[in-house]
Amino acid sequence: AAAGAVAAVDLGATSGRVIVGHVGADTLDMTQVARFPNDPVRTSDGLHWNILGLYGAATAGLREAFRVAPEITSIGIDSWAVDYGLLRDGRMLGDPFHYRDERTAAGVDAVHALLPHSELFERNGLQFLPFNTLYQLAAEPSELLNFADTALLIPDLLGFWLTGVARAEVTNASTTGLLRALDRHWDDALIARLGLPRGILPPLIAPGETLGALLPEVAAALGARPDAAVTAIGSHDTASAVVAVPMQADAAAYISCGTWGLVGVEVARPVLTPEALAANFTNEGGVDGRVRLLHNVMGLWVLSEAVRTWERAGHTIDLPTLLDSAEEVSGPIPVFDVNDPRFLAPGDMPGRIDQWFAEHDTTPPRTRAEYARSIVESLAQAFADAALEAGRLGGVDVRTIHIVGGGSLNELLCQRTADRAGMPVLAGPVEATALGNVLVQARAAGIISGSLESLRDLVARTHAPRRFAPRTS
Ligand code: LFR
Repeated sequence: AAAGAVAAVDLGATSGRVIVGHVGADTLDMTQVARFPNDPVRTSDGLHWNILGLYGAATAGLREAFRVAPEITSIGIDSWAVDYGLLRDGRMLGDPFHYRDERTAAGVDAVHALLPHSELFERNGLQFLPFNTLYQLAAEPSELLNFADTALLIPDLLGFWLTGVARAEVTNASTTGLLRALDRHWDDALIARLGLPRGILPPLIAPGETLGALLPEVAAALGARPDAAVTAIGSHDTASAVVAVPMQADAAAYISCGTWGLVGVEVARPVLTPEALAANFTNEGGVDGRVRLLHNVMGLWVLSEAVRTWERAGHTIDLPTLLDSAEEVSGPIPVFDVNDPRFLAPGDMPGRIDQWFAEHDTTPPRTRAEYARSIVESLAQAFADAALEAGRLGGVDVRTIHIVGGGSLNELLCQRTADRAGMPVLAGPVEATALGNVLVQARAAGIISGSLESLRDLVARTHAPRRFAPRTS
């Protein structure tokens, strides 16, 4: 049977990795050849990604990938969504902003003065998130936007540096708010109405298509074969993660749980109903034209930002120990709304949790273990609610909830989500995003073939999930 190797670059909000995937009809092996931190940088104008540092680390990782597997001819790149770099004549104009930067509020006001969220939703199908690309673009100085000739989302920017080809991969482009939900083309009328320059948006490319061969000097620097190319994959990390959920899509909900918890179902067509609008659900573009009907739940960010707050205060925190002690907490555990927008920005998380409880006349946690438990219970509740809601909105009879990504290693979170939803949770694979990236490349290269169902079947056979049965108490 055919077998082959591909390289995946997967950039998350807190770390990036380069993985070599070995794929065959019954094999799906991953070797991590590089892992590096992703530390955003705050300058006087706001919070930025260190994009050059990330590109440097990714290319160093790719060099290592070609060293260990010189036969690789395909590279796929995914990252978080919505953020972009502006270029003119191939030169980047300033460092990309982080979606948690506060400047987007002005963009929200500017856009909503022209079009209310409900009207945007009818066209782009997106949930309201203050950092959706259209709000970020609306917050840019117009001189800068008019000076730029190209806007590239983060994976597209890295792909451009590797190949010289500027494209917008469609799953990630769906998170800009500037694509039509129904046919996934740039919404020229909307772009004009918002006064944004249409010319900066590059032609679209779909997962499975070849972005381009590596530039000769890049191939030489990476030690790559001269025919090595970048392949478009679901470059929105969540799109790649959903590819690798070992689920039966007509009977399951998924939670891609890392910094965010992306909770939803997969459907064939966008759900643009008043109910979906009211529940603030999103219709993001999936691989093979599927639709990711999901909701952004605040995710492990709440926990990691609480840990960071305690560390800044001089405490040394070991996460597994903290979670063990969280599990031991007994008595009533207060639950808060993790989706409250006050939790979005970096900063004092326990303080904001206290504030939420004070406003809701509830006694806040006291110890760090109690905070951790309260966070996990609150996440589990939000996960259970959103999974059931996704099923109702999408007409999917949800009987199982899959959790993939880093959160699938958090046993307390998996168990409590199962308990609160009253149905089994299947946890894993932890590296779903990289797996989805690898699988779509392997299919494009002809190493494997078939629908998403057969790709998921391969994941299920090679990365069996762990089952958490719901407990009643
Ligand atoms: C997850 C993710 C979410 C997106 C958020 C911001 O990593 O891509 O899907 O809403 O990051 O881009």
